[in-house]
Amino acid sequence: MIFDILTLFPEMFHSPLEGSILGKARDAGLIQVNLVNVRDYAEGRHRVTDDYPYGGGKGMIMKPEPIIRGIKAIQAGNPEARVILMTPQGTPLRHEVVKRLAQLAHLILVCGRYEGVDERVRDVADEEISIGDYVLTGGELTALVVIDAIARLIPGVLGDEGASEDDSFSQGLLEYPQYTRPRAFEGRKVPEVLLSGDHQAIERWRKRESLRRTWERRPDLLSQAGLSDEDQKILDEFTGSSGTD
Ligand code: 4GY
Repeated sequence: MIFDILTLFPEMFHSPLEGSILGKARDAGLIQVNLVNVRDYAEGRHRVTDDYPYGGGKGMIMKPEPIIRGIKAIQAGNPEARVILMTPQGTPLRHEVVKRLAQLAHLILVCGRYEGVDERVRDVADEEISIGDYVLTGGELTALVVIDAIARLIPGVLGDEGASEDDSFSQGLLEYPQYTRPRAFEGRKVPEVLLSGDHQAIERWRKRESLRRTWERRPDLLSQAGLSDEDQKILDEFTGSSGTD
């Protein structure tokens, strides 16, 4: 998977992309990340990338030409690359979206700054993605979130083949509680079943705790989780529902 990042702050990507997992994925050629400075596509002696908003208002807006020239330069050799604008107005990033994007060969991630980007940049984007209902100072951290979430779904990136397949959202439920040594810490013990060696009992317990956690913290996820009759019975115990309606 190739990521081209259009940004005014390419340095923001250096350390996160050198870190152990993403750094190794890049060394192994599993992902390739190209940092493209929007300023390189700005014109004039000062290479200005922002300007005042028409109609007035506070702050500056990123000019369309440098970003769109940058996108076109990347697309020239890669017409199939998908252009994604990182904005709070985009499609909320969820596991299903990450899975879909992970199937693509080439993404161009556009990182805005200041008060936003000229609306005409939106017209050349294939989609807009939001990582949540809050506003960051720029799209860079968002692009890193997208790269990280996609990379760990690419076979080989987590080392173990299929290592991402049994984590939380691939099941549509929150993760069950996990423990490592010591068996007791400040009087708080590891649940007995996890020490039992009974793999079926452990699986049942984990499923039950996943369901409990999801019910308590994110009931909105349950309708999409594809629950079995067995799962539904367990849930009914928490909800006190008789299950006969
Ligand atoms: N939230 N999800 C987000 C963001 C920063 C001004 C446009 C978000 O995706 N991006 O907060 N981005 C803004 C900063 C320009 C992007």
